[in-house]
This record gives sequence, C-alpha cells and structure tokens, in this order.
Amino acid sequence: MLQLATSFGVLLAFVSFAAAQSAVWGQCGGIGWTGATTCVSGSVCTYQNDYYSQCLPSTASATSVGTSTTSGTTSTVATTSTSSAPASTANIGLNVAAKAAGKLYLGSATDNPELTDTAYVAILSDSTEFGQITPGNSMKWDATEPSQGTFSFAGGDTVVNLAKANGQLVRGHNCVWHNQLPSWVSSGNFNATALASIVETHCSTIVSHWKGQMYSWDVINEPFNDDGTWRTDVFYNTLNTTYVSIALKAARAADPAAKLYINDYNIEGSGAKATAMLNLVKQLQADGVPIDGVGFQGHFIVGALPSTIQANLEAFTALGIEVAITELDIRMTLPATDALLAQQKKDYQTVISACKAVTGCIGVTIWDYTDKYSWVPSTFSGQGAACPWDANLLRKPAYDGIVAGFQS
Ligand code: 9MR
Repeated sequence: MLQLATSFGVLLAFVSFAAAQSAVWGQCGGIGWTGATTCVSGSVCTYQNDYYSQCLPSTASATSVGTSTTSGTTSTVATTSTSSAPASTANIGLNVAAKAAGKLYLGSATDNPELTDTAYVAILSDSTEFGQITPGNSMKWDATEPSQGTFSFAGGDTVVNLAKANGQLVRGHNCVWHNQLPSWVSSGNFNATALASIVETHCSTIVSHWKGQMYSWDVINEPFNDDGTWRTDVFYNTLNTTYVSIALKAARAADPAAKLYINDYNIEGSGAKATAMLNLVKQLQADGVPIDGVGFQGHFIVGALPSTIQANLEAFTALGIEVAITELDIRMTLPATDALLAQQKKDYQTVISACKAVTGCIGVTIWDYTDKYSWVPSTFSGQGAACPWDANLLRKPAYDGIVAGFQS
C-alpha cells in the first residue's frame, strides 16, 4: 500500500511535470498565475503585461510583441467587474482566430491618451490579438481641422505609426460627421457652394495625408436617424444628400487604394434604418459614386442583439460591397454578474459567427478592447463592462465567445 502510494506520488509528480510546459498561445506567467512558466519547444514565453505572459511561436515573438519588456511593476487601475467568473481559457489570439476563419482582421479602437499606458499598449500591439487599429478620436474633424484651413495630423500620425510598427491595418475614422464638429463648420452659416468646398477640402486633405497607409476610411459617419430619415445636421440642411457624394469622390481622388465606407449604428439588424442605408448604397452605385463598404458599428446591449444580423449583412454584400463590424461592444447594467458575463460571451459569439458566415464581412473591430478605456460608462450611466478585457486588462469570458464565433 505504501509502495502503491509512493508510486502514485511519483506518477503524479511526473504528470504535473509533463503538464508544466504551456502550449503555444498558452499563458506562461503573470501576477496571480500559478501554472506552467515554460513553453513547449518552438515557442517562447513572452511578457505581454504584468498579468499575462504568453507562449508565442519563436519566429513570431520578435515582431508580434509590444514594446514593453519590463515586468514587476503593478499599475493601479479601477475595477468595474465584481464578478468572480472564470477568465477566458482560449489559447489563441483573436486576430489569429479571425484570420483562420478567412477574415482580414480582428481589430481594436484606441485613443491617444491611452498610449502612455504601457501594459495597455503591450496588448494592443500584439498582432496575434489585433490585426487592425482605429483611432477613436484623433482623425475626427475637431482634431484634424479645428479652424478653417489649419490642419493637425499629429494625433492620427501617432496611431498610424504605432500600427505600422506592429504590422497592423488602420481604419480611418472619419471625414464627415455631425458630432465632434468644430463650431466654425456647424455654425458658420455657409451657403451650399461654400460648404461643399469645405467638405471637399477637408476630406481631400486628411485622406491625402495618410494616402497609401489606410485600409479604409469611414468617409461618412452616422447619416441617418433611427427611423431611416436623414439626420438634419449642417451638411444635410445645407447640401441635402449631395454632401455624401462630394465627400466620397474627394476621398477616392485623394487615395484611390483606400476602401471607402459609410458607417452607422442600429443598422446591424433589418429595419427602417438598414433599409435607408441599403437604398443609399444603391443610389450611389446608380449614380457612379465610389462606395466600397458599409460599417456596422455594433454597440449592443447584453441579451438584446437583433436576430437578423447575418441576413442583413448578406443584403448589403449582395450589392457587391464589403461590410465590417466597426465598433463592437456589448454593454450591461453594472455590476457585472457571472450570468451577465456568460450571456455577453454568447452575444459576442453570435455577432462574430454572423460575420464569419458572410464572405463579404471582412473583419471586426472592437470599440477598444478593455473596459478600462471604454466610452460606455461615461455615456450610459450605470452601464459598462462592454469589452472583452476587463479594467485590469484581464481577458473575460467574452474573449472566448469571440474565439468560438470564429471557430464555429
Ligand atoms: O470613443 C469615442 C469617445 O471617446 C468620444 O468621446 C465620443 C464622442 O463623440 O466618440 C466615441 O466614438 C464614437 C464613434 O466615433 C462613432 N460611433 C459611436 C462611438 C461611441 O460614441
């Protein structure tokens, strides 16, 4: 019996030694990690942030890892999740999963103030997780042309240079939008001729500046009201719908290689607003105006996804254009419970599966990957936890939902 127990102990020791090396893409270190700290042959344990080191293929590690290489310092961050739900268990990067499913990228929005956070940047820069970046604010009109004819590209340049260093695509966001519009445009009382020239100059100048460096541009952002009528902003009120073609033509002339998109929210499922967008695309095509894609923002609520996402995406790709999910996040009423996080995981999987099933759905962008920098809590009081990483930069079950969506 003693002999048996001893042998069993030896066996256990052997088993735990055999399991003491993490697989490729597996975790191999980080604060609180008690598992294996070495990697199987052909992969290297690579620091991602204080909470997470990962086994990356030896050949990929030199280029795919972020700039931060020091560990041991713990940054203090706000915690919005009170759940003890297990973190994600998937051992594959989101962008790796997206590409394996035939997509061009899985990406994240980012914003310039966040780029001083080295732990955040390390994950953002990991091209196994993110193959694409969208600047959340620094290419908008108020940032790029705060006064007429005075252009500022510094913030956008920073994001583009980071993406280049990481080997990531960039979605330009955006040329024409009613929001974050300087008052010299919105309250300038310009006549149609003057405003048309202002729109053309703005789009032409910013798209030219980043010529050859953009995968795509959201040339027009949020042109419709939720009932499918046109948003009565300064552009529509002055130029009727012609501002759309003015901007698209200016963008095409400025960078013929960039895919030109119109981007909106609440068009993810069928309905009046999606129909209005479909009709706009048909009209632009009939008029010979360049249009390459429609962006479906995807700002969803846990447990309340539209049921027609895939069919709706197909209605757009049937027109011969591509589609992308451009600003995905799925918010909940706080505090985050295990049940809400489990439903959120399902919802992420549902959205990703819909994109995966539609050949012309080329990629998905999360509207920042972490709850630490999500726009949601400051906009919707009492809501948040919308992203696949929590405020401590730990992966949530939603991460596994995304992987499952790509692998379904
Ligand atoms: O993420 C952006 C946030 O930092 C800004 O405060 C906000 C202001 O308008 O815009 C956010 O991004 C929006 C995007 O540009 C267009 N779709 C909705 C996004 C969330 O509001």
